[in-house]
Amino acid sequence: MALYLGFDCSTQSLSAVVIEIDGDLRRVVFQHSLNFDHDFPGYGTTAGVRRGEDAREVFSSPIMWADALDRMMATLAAAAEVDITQIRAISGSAQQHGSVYLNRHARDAWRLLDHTRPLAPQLEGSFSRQESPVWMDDSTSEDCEAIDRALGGAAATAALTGSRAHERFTAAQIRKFHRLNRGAYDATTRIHLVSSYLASLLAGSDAPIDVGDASGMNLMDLRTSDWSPEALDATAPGLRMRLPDIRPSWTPLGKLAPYWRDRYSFPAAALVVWTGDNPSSLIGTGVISEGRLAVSLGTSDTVFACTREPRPGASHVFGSPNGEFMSLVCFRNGSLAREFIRSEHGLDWPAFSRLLESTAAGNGGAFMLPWLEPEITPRVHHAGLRRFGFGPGSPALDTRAIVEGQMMAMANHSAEIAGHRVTRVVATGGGSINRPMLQVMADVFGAEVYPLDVGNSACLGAALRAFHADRLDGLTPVSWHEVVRGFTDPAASDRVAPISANVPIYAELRKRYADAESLHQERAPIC
Ligand code: XUL
Repeated sequence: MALYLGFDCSTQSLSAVVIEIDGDLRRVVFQHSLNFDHDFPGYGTTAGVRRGEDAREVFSSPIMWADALDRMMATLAAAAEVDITQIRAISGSAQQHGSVYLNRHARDAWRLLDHTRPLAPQLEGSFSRQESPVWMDDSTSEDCEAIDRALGGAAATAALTGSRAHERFTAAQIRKFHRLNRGAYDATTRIHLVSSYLASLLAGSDAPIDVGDASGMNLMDLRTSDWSPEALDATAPGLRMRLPDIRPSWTPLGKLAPYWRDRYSFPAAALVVWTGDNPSSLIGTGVISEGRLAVSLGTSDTVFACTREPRPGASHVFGSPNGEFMSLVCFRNGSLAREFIRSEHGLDWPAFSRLLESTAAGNGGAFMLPWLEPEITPRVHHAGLRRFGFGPGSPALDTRAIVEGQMMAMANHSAEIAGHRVTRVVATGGGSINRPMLQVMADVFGAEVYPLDVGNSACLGAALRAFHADRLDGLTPVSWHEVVRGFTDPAASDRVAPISANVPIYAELRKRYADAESLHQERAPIC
């Protein structure tokens, strides 16, 4: 029996999936999530994050992530359905862009972990900054402007690194940290992404950053897949020596550290470099060749596609874990905005779905710009749900308007990224179990929608990447199509087809939505 373990450390939870692959036998044997707010209340997070005094600042706790990893390993070891001794390889993914700041004690702390004691307390004293700024942080516009200016303008930054400077990207966050906390920056010997930090904890030593997650930093040269000296200089002095190396997404990291083997009787499984949640989802949705489009409905909603070459026009170009590229558009107002409307009207999810089903496509011309929080796409700094053609107070109108608004934004802003008219969309993420919502997606995109069996495609992608790297390491490589076979094949019975009468309604409403968006979006700062 060959088992592969994948993790995903998202904004709100840590998840694990174990898959079994033996020839044609391909199945998920274990899935579990730990929710940061509920399972780790001592860290005081709300929806997985903490806010700074400046509301634009959003942090999480690197110690909490370590604590969650420890608890998940204990859960796995105790799970009756998994024989952990059969785990051959392990990989993971994490929310993108977030950064972890370590001091000179970190390496020794990792190397000398005492297996009789919990992980988290042993890491205290190894951080030069207790908080990790995460992807929801919007406080670095000044740093974005400076980075873009130094690199020759936003278009030049995008051509070099795959994206113009973005507030949540790691370069702007590091620049701000250096600017405002010079002493703490000087005491920082290593800056990790969330993904490479957690990989380091499993390895007991410093892990590299993979190409997929490194391309979400505004620091990697997309052509060389290595750090760009110009981008490093534009960010902070002495940065190169504080960053790990960048490696391909299938790089082996050695064996699981003795700490985990001795603490929970795990085997000496092979570790594989971690990546970002979106690159990992690309594998976990099977969107591994050109012409397919995935929509992930999570804390952030994202739309992404795999491309052979970097595709101009996409808001972000990342390295893909299959060695190609991915285009991605990210929307900050995903599940939290949907949940806000749901709880404002005292609805549970079944009631929310029933309201969607009982209201007409197009909401009689009423619509909403769903910017509960400052938005990433388009760039909106002043939050607010903006209603057109109706006022607040109606559960039915609000429910349809939030879902339609989000779907129209995704369809409009992703028109460029797949490079052709999309006829099929793969849906993933927590929201993808909601069929009435998928019906709106199908009608707005004018495409068939296929939800996946495993809701957490980033986690599944991590387990599949572990399998791929293990076979490569054993000199029996398998193609990516073979890797995903049996896990990501869309089931015809799950298909949600567009309703032909609804498609033209949305084609029209999408134009009005786009006009309203450009009228009500503040001008982006010139950077
Ligand atoms: C992508 C992005 C988010 C995070 C959330 O650019 O910022 O999707 O990765 O996990």
